[in-house]
Amino acid sequence: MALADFLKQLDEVAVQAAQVFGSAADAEAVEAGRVEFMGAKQGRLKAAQKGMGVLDKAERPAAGKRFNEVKEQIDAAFQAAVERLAAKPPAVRKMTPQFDPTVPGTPLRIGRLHPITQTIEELKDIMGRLGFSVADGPEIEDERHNFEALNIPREHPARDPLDNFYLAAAGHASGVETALLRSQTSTVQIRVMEKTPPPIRIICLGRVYRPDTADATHYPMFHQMEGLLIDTHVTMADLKSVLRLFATSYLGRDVHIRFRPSFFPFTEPSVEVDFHWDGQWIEFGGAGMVDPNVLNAVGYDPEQVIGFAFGLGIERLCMRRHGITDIREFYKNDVRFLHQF
Ligand code: FA5
Repeated sequence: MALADFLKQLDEVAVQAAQVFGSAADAEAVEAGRVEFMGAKQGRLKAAQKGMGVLDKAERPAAGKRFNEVKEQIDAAFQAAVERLAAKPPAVRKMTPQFDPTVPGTPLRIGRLHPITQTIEELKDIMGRLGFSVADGPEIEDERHNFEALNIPREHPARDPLDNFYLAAAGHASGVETALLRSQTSTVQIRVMEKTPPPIRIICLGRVYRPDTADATHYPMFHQMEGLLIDTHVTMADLKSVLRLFATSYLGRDVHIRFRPSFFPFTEPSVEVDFHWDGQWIEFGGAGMVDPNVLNAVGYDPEQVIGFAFGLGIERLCMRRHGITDIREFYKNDVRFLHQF
């Protein structure tokens, strides 16, 4: 190779390197230029230096001098590019100056099931172990299922519009069948027996509605757990055993159970069910042997089958278990209360 060609090639490398380093917009471009021109193995300066070996001996000093000049120029262009970029913060830092990936994040607040929902799940579990399966029914009911078939005739005071949420009170007053929000889960006894032949062993857990004034132990919407067992040989002793097993499972071994004589149109005899726990007797619900009129109303033969039923207030159970003194706490949506369960 002639000296002239060698010098021309060096000049081209110098011009191109000046261009690359002069226009490099970020550290990656500078590094790519460094590898291209100054790389120790494959760099273009290295290639030019190797080219020097084929020149005539007499031409080498001039070639070497020029090579050193170009090498210095390229070094300087590289240094200038590095300094220029160091002075200017990278674009990405400018766009998100606040972001620090090492700062711990804000913990998410995880929700939880409402205490009444948790109680319902637990009650289903306990009663499931006693062989009861879960049945369901509508919250908007007709008068047949809420009253008639439960042996509560039209003139009965329990059907008074002041004691129920009729969906059209005027209709009820004029004797027309009117829908209402169910006032008890006993409606589901009827719905299950209408559809299913005996034997029956079900529970139903759900909302009921009454125009009760809210106080520490009453709320216009609350939950009941209904139980119904129909078979051929069933006695009050079975009812008491099931309720005692239930109470000891939910509240603990030291619970006592008491039946007080009472009246419900759909059971005969009827009792109020009290549990004694933690030094106090508390009424949790009603129970009794299913009235023959109810069995007749669903087409069962009272000579062939017999059974018991009970209805317990779920809020009261949950309150007792957790020492809650005011039922209204459940429905205030105050997470400071709800978060404790
Ligand atoms: C009944 O509702 C009957 N259906 C229970 C029953 C079922 C008897 C099967 C016989 C056979 P009572 O109206 O007493 O009964 O209500 C039952 C329970 O619901 C009460 O003991 C109480 O624990 C709860 N309860 C009643 N009213 C409210 C209210 N406003 N707020 C919260 N809980 C209530």
